[in-house]
Amino acid sequence: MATLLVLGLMPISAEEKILLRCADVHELGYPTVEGVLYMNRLVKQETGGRIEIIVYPGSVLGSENTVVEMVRAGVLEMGRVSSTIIADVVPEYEVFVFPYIFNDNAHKWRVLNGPVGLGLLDKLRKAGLIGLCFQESGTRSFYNSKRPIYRPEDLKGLKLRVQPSKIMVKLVEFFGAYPVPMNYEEIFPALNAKVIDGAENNIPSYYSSGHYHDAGYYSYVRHSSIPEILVMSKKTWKRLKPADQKIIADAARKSVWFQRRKWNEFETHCLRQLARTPCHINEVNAESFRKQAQLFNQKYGRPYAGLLEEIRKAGSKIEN
Ligand code: GTR
Repeated sequence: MATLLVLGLMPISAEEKILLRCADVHELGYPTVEGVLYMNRLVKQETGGRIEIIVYPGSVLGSENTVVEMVRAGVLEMGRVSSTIIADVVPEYEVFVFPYIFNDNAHKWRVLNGPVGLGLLDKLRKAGLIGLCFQESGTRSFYNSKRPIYRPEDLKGLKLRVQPSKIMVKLVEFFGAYPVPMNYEEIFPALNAKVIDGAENNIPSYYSSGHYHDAGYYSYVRHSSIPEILVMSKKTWKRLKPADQKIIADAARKSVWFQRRKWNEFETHCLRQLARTPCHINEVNAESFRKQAQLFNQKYGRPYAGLLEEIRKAGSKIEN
């Protein structure tokens, strides 16, 4: 095998090794990273080590917005980010921020694996991206340093970090809190300096980021179920042979079950660890949040009425 080639601007010759770099904000061991590492094992196996994916974890290559831009520009080959951030370049992804659009996890995966999910992955092409797969990311809830949340009224006055996303800002404002958009890696110091009172995220992020140290109240609002997404640069993609594209696409698809299993295991692990801390985790008055959510969806859902309806319909199908 010849030189080790990081996909840059040079053409690839048949025997050259292809190294695909993938950025993630999470650390090694987190299910998103583990999913991509599993995909790498499959790709290496299929190509006898000719193609390899290397993960840069822990935001070392920058925030998620930066990663998306780098991947679009083709200076970075792959990125694993939240669908919320992808909405910056393909607005339809905002649909996942809308609260309570899935009845349960099976409904969500039916949507992601069905025409809506495949259609959304396809839409990325026009933004210079290839959507390889969705990943599990559970449901997002509020956490803060002041008090447990039971009803939307309890959020009043709390300064809560949100993902840099217009629709997320609107949602958190609608629920009654004061939204502060910032990048993921900025939350820890901001919480520590008491610039913000809390944020919203799933249990694995809450625990693995260490945010629980400074924001000990986690309240299960479960407002949004926003899938993770793995993207490749269209520029990189176009330079690969069709046979290699297929190997990569298949490996990504096959890695999803593994990532979902890792997710469940990791979430259980995080809850066990949190139970050993003084953190207070509570259920909320779900009805009061659902009522607000309905009003929100009525007010802001119009641009996505078609998508929301398709998602709703997939929820009434019986799972086989
Ligand atoms: C996590 C997600 C990250 C990032 C983060 C955030 O759940 O895995 O990709 O988007 O949320 O809130 O910024």
